[in-house]
Amino acid sequence: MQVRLSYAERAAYCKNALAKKLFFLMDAKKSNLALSADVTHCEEMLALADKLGPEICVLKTHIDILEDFTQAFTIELRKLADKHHFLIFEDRKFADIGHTVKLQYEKGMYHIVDWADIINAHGLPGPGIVSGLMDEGLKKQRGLLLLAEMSSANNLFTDDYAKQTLRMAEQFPEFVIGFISQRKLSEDPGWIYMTPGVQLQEGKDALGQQYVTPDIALVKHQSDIIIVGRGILKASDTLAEAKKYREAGWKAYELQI
Ligand code: S5P
Repeated sequence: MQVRLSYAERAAYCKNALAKKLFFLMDAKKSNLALSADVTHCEEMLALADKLGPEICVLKTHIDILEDFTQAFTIELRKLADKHHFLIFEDRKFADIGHTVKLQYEKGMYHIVDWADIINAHGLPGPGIVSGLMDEGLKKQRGLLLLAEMSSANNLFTDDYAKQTLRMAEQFPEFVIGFISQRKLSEDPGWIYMTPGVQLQEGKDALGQQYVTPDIALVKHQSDIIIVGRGILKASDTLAEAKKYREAGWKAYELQI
C-alpha cells in the first residue's frame, strides 16, 4: 500500500486558509467524517449538529429542504460549529453563469456566504462560475469544492470531464479547496477530496444512489473525507452509528500514513 502524507502535513500545500484549517481540524479531532444532515426541520438539524458535532469534521446542509428556515437558524448552527469545531458545507451545487451564482451565493433568502464555510459548484458552465463565487467568498475566507464525479448510477460524468475540472481548479487555488469525487484526481497533496455515496455496506437506493464502503473510498480510491447521510440518519442510535463511521474512516486513514 502506498504511504500517504498525513492531513497535517498536507496543510502546507494548501493555498487557501480554510483548506489548511480543515486539514488541521481533521488531524486534531481525529475525524474524516462529514455528516450529510438531510433533514427538513431546523430543530432536528440543530439537535443532530449538537449531538454528532463532536464526531464530525464537516456538517453538510441542503438549506433549501428545510421547511421552517429562518435567519436565526443559521446563527444557531454557526454557534454549534464553533462549539464542536466542525465546518459547515452548503451542498448548493451551483451551476449557472458567474453573475447569477454570485447573487445566489450572497442574496435571496439564505445568504449562504454569511454562514457556510464551504460550498460546491459544477464546472460545466466554465470558469466564470468560480470567479463569480470567488468574488463573494474570498473576502470571507470561504472555500469551494468542484464536482468532478458523482455517486449516482449512469451519470454523465466522464474521466475527461474530471480532468478538465481539475484543470479549472488549478486556475483558482486560492479559492478552490478540492473536489466532490469518488477518488483522488491529482498528485498535488493540497487538494481535499470529499466522497458521498458511503455506507458500511456496499449497495444502492431506489433512485440511483450507489454506496461504497469507507475502506473503498479512503484506501482504494484515496479520498479524504467520507460524506454519510442515511447510513447514520436512519439508525435508531445516530450517535453510536456516527461513531462507527468515524472509527472506520479514521482506521482507513491511519493505515496509510
Ligand atoms: O455525487 C454526489 C454528490 C453529492 S454532494 N452524490 C451525493 O449523494 N451527494 C450528496 O450526498 C447528496 O445530495 C446527499 O445529500 C448526500 C448523500 O446522502 P446519503 O443519504 O445517500 O448518504
